[in-house]
Amino acid sequence: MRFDVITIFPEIFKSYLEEGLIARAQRKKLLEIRIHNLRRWTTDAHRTVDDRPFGGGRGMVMKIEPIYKAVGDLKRKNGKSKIVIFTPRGERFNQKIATEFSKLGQLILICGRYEGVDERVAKYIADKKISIGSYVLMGGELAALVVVETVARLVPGVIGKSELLKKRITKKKGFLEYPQYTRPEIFSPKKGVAWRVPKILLSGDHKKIEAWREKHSKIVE
Ligand code: 6GU
Repeated sequence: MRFDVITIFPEIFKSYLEEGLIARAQRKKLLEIRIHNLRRWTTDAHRTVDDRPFGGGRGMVMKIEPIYKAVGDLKRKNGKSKIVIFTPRGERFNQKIATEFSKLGQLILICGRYEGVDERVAKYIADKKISIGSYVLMGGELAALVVVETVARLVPGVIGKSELLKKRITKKKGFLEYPQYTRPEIFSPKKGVAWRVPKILLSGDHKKIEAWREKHSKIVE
């Protein structure tokens, strides 16, 4: 699966995408994640990506032209692709949307900055407007990373044990997550205090362990 991220801060992404399973998946060609500087699609000497808002008011608004050109250059003609714009006014991102995205061949992610993006980008260019939660960020970059990671781990082979992933997904909604423990069995932060691992997990009784995990699982969303 291919991700094309359009941003005026490409450096934000570099170190994050060079670590861990995301990096491994790129080396294995399971993912291709390209970060593009929006200024590449400007034509003026100042490489302008923003302008003052019609109707007045504070702040600057990102212009439509560079974004339109960027998407035109990046969109693959063959295969399924979707164009996403990040905005706090968008639809709340969740596991269901991530699953839909993971079946695509390409995801184009547009990161807004400043006070906003010319609304015609959302109206005419984007297929989906996404927000990652009820709070306001300074731009779409962190939201893009959240989407890249959430979608990437659903692409077959990205997470080593795909069985593990499958087991945690319920047929209905969301996914299940149970508490995990590792050694030591007893952790003593100070004298007379013992933080213990639940006994059942040490029992070796797989039926009981399964039941305990089921009971302590949580359906997300
Ligand atoms: Cl996608 N963008 C911004 N600027 N703020 C947000 C958001 C996105 N999602 C939640 N808050």
